[in-house]
Amino acid sequence: MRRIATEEAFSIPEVAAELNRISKSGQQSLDMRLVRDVYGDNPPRQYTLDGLLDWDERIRVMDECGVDMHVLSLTAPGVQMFDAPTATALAATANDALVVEIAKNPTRFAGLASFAPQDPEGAAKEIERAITQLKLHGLVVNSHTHNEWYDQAKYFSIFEAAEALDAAIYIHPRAPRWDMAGGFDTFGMENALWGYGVEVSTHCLRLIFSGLFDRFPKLKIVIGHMGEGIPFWLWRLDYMHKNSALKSGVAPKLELTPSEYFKRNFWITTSGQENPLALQYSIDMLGADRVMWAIDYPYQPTAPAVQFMDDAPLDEETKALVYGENAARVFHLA
Ligand code: VNL
Ligand code: MN
Repeated sequence: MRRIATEEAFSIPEVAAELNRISKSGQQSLDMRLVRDVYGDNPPRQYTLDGLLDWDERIRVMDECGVDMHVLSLTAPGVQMFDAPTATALAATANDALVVEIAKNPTRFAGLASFAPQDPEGAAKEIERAITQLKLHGLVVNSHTHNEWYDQAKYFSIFEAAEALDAAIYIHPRAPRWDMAGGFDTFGMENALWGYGVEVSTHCLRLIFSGLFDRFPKLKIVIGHMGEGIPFWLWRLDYMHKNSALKSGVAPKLELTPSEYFKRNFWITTSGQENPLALQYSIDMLGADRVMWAIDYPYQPTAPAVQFMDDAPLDEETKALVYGENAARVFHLA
């Protein structure tokens, strides 16, 4: 059974240096604590940065734990805290660097391309280059960019390119946009503890409710953390969309129900959510072909993520799908 992990983070020195600059800026963002802790001067989480940059250690851990492949993505917040020209240039730099690492270990690594939503036309060009020329396997974006979600028409060029190239977009978390900050700015709630999931789930629901998937019916979206809570909400989303939002006329009429879009256009991964009951529920709710294994390296340890799947009470066929076959199909892996 192939073990393909699908939300595995890396960085490059050029992006880390730019995030070091951001760490000393006055940018108003709930991601600043993470940026200071990982990329600031003498950061308390130097070990996280080391894990993101060290390719030999990554392979060593994969070998030690029997992980066949990492599907790599430039770690959050990616290039999304930078100005448009810097972000566009560094997305290309990161994609080129990713291709070099994949070429060194083509059976162990695959990669998702970064792009800069700050410049949607430039992003569409980089998406095209990354998929057709660099042969990367999909796309990654870390939720909002400068506090905007992508249900606005100015971002359609990104989805148009992704759909045309059959490139799945992994919407990875970052901390909630600044106009949501109030509820998340204490107790460490802004990031992986809670805010990440609220930011991504809210963003995805906006994409659904806006009608994006009527415009782009073949678009493939991947989200982590067992679906960021959405699978548990599907019944209520359908009920309230129909009986409240549509009735009062505040939401556009859609071709499908919210849960039908979620089951048609979304795949979820198990990153950082090693709960066998949640896994079983997600498979029952969405289908065995919709759930993919992930570790969330280097933020989560590899051995327990492997143990979680090895121990999962699934039949062999289902386990093979979740452990690797779904990822191979969604990300076009050899
Ligand atoms: C963390 C966890 C950060 C998972 C991540 O991306 C992530 C964290 C910045 O615990 O800080 O994907
Ligand atoms: Mn992650």
